[in-house]
Amino acid sequence: MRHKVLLTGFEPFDGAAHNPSIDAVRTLAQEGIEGISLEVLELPVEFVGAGELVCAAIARIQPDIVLSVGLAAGRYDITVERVAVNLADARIADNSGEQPVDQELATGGVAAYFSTLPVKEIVAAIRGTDVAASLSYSAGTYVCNAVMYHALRVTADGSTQAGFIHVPDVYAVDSKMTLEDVVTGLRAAVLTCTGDRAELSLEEAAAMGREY
Ligand code: PCA
Repeated sequence: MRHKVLLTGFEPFDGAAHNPSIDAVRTLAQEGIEGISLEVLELPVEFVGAGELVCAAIARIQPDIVLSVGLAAGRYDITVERVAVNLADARIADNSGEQPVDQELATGGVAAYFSTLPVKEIVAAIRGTDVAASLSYSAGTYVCNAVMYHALRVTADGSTQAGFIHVPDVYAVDSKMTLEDVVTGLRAAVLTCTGDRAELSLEEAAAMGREY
């Protein structure tokens, strides 16, 4: 069966001219992956707009897998997110001017959802391509976490696997990673979700977390 994967990335925010997340998913989709149909959706950096758009795209496209990607400027490796929380707590206003503080994303919704992607196997697969990666236990409380939470909320029936990956700012002057590295890492992530996964030893599985 041909897998259908929805890849999302974000427009720029916080005064930046580019956002590597959308550039990376576009490049990956252009290059293509054999046997997998890749649909790209660019999301606005808006709590309400991005949540609505990703949910509508999931309903319309009915993908097997949703892999959302966003920028985490302070991180220097690719981080695979394990959990999304029901909290909007913004340090800066989003691109629509909204700055929710201490608010629930879904009123009365569950406190958190775990990624339904094979997160540790993804980290191992990305590392296997010589691109630095680790597991993250917090997607933050800004728009990325909101998109991950909503995608998991609407796929909680198990019909679709969903999750989120943060990428470093490859455009920063001190970046240790290139856009090509990120694309390589994301390709490994998609292949891990759709294909055979390496069995991890207990030692490997225990050494996945971010150390900073
Ligand atoms: N990163 C932000 C929102 C958009 C993006 O690329 C975040 O981590 O929430």
